[in-house]
Amino acid sequence: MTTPLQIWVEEQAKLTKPDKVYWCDGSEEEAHRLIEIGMKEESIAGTPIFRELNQKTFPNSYYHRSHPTDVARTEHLTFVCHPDKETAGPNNNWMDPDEAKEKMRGISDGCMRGKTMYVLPYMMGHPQSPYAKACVQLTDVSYVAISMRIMTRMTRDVIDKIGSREDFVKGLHSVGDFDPNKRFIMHFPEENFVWSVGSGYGGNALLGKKCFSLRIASYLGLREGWLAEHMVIMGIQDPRGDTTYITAALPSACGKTNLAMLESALPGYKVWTIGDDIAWLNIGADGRLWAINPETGFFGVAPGTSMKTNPNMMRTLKKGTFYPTLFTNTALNTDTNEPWWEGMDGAEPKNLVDWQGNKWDSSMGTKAAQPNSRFTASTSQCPALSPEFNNPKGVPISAIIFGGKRTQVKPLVVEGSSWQNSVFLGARMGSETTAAAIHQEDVVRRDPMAMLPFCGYNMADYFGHWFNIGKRLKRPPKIFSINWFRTDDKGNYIWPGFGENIRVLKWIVDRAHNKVGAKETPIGLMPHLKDLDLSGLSIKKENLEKLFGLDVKGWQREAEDIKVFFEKFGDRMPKEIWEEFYKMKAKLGGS
Ligand code: GTP
Ligand code: SPV
Ligand code: MN
Repeated sequence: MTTPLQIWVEEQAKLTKPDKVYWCDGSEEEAHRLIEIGMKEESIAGTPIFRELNQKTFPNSYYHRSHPTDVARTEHLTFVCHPDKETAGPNNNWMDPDEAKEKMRGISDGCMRGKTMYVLPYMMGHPQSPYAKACVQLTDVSYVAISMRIMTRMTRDVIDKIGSREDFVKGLHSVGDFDPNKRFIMHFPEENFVWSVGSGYGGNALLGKKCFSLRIASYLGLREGWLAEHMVIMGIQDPRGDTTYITAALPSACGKTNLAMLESALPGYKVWTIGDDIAWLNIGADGRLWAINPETGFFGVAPGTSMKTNPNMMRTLKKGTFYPTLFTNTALNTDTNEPWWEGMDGAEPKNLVDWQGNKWDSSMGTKAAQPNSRFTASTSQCPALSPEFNNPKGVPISAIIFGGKRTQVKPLVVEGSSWQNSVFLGARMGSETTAAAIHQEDVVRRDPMAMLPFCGYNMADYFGHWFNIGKRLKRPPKIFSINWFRTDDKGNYIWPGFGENIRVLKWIVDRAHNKVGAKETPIGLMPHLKDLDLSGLSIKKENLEKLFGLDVKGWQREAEDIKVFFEKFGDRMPKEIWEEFYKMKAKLGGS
């Protein structure tokens, strides 16, 4: 009997016309075979798809170089195609679904000619989790097939699980000829379908990640009563041995991976990693919020990663198991055949080539590693991986953090005073833009809940959904905002960050358990300095004022910017958001 899955695959093959169709089983043997093929295959960047790295120091690691125009997410080419434009909202690019499909059919006709179409059956979430979803992605590049095997649970069992069902999650991906003019990432939320052509880059091509687990899943969550969020999930173990689970949403390249596995600078505290990018949050029978990480891998920013900043990630990258580890667009040390990037430990190696293969040294004034160069590694290799990682139920969440990168105005930590105030606190977040997407960097943009590029529907409805979730929670988590990136008058970061961030997490955990007080301010609750362990840090008084004080003038300007953003949502915006906005504005005073 032919199944809907087989029929769907056949239809896509008819359109894209690959030479071969190959159904992956996710096995180790298969991964090796695909890497072998990739090492012989010429990629469009003029180098093989995979190149073996030093197997002694980076076991089972491979290097990949992407097309030079294809190094980050392309938000301007990403569309959410609901039948009705209003459902997509001002936060998304929209195209009519029929028109979008017509356009994509034109671009995709014969796009896999001469290539193999890989059929990737995978689960997002543990197969025994009631929240897991069965998915199939088609792709024409071994790099994507191998990446998906690291990032998801890919097995043949998924095909049996789908059986004769039609509601599996579908992804059709082709790198095409990498022509930026024929590059589109189209989402069809009503059909659980993502169609992406022209890019091999992570968030554009690994369709289980941002495309499904955030954009499509967030819309599923709206209809089914749960949340799909751009969040870290972690456990914080205190000196008594009790572990408190929290989630944290930060925009792309603003510190999630580092936070998720931080090595505590405070004695007695230990962080347990569950996820570094995506959390699915469901309301449990106990009225608490429970989180699972649908992924099984880290697709993390390489530059800045070192034994000083993120020792657990360095250990993860060098662990070497039967899962391959990939390095994409980093520089290469040609003496040792090791990957290299800015911020790595030790002196600058003598013989380096940059991410495009040109001989490089720092006197040239360019970057050796592409600023958004990344590694792909299995979570199973992380020494801080939580024993709860594979728990199908997930973990109960006691606190939620929203953050961003703000060199000015925003203090180190603020707490929402109620659920309504906290949703507003998440909605008002802004962040300076980074290299994770192609756009102008270092400009402040509003990025509610770090979801601006990932919410698959109108964000006004999204805020409403957060209010509704709050009403259903019997024991809601407390909600906080953080900012590690405030600078001093010379432009240097004031807060030491990384492992020292545990000091702020400790305060957050103490607040979650009602162990310490806080003071009311116009923007929310802020810590009494005596409750924060700042021992051993030497932060100048004027800088402490920047971290823990309230810049009233700055916040008055901030309020104006927030208002302009909120007004885009017109009448659809929940009145509770405006209520909280005007309360804050009145307390801040001024015009
Ligand atoms: P995505 O994978 O794009 O979602 O990014 P992410 O949020 O996981 O960011 P990541 O942890 O990879 O950090 C991005 C950059 O910020 C890296 O270069 C880090 O070194 C830097 N960074 C992370 N945490 C801190 C911190 O506490 N302080 C400072 N100053 N920099 C940090
Ligand atoms: C991000 O940009 O937030 C990432 C990398 O985590 S990507 O997979 O490209 O979305
Ligand atoms: Mn991310």
